[in-house]
Amino acid sequence: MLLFIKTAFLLWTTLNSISGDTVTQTFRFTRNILSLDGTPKSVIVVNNIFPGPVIHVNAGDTLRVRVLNQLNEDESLSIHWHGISQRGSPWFDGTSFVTNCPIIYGSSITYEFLVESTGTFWYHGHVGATRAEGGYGFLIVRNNSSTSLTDDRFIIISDWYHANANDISSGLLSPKFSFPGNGDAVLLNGVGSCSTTISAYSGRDFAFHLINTVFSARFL
Ligand SMILES: [Cu+2]
Repeated sequence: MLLFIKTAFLLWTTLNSISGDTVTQTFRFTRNILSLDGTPKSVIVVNNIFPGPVIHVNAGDTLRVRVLNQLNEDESLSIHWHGISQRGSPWFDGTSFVTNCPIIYGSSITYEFLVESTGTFWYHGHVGATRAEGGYGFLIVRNNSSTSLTDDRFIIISDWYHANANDISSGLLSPKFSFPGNGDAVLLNGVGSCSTTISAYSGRDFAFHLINTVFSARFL
């Protein structure tokens, strides 16, 4: 049975690779102490930046991302590709304990899947409350023909918690149920103040990509 599934997947990816390119990335997930809203906190960064790198692909491409878990020693990781249909590759959906096991500390998984639809998508951690501590970024999918028609502008709106992710998820899972509330700050592109500037000018078309990474706040 396993052989059949693997063969079917190989056939699927082979057929799709005829029409698109393969875009390859390596993402190293680590932690840094950052003061995003003025309070120091351990933040999940991707290749040392937060928010993580923007991925650009065309519809019909295959995206191949090697994800390395270099977080804390007791911390597992799984990356969900938000909005991607994963037809033919459900085991790369990244929803831990549903479609796949998470990546244990010190190891890696290479996600590989066909990107079918154009649009603004994103990736994020999908173990416990990982997403409340960063580790996310844009996944932009275009038509081949629209590649250079516009300049991109990116806006990520996030709620931000001074509590750590373990405490948040144990509160949510405990019989007493502790809701983390609206968080301690709102971040725009990873900055917790009103000083974030999005620039544009006349004579050019801009594509504004907006994602809401909110973990539990109700005001977004
Ligand atoms: Cu998601």
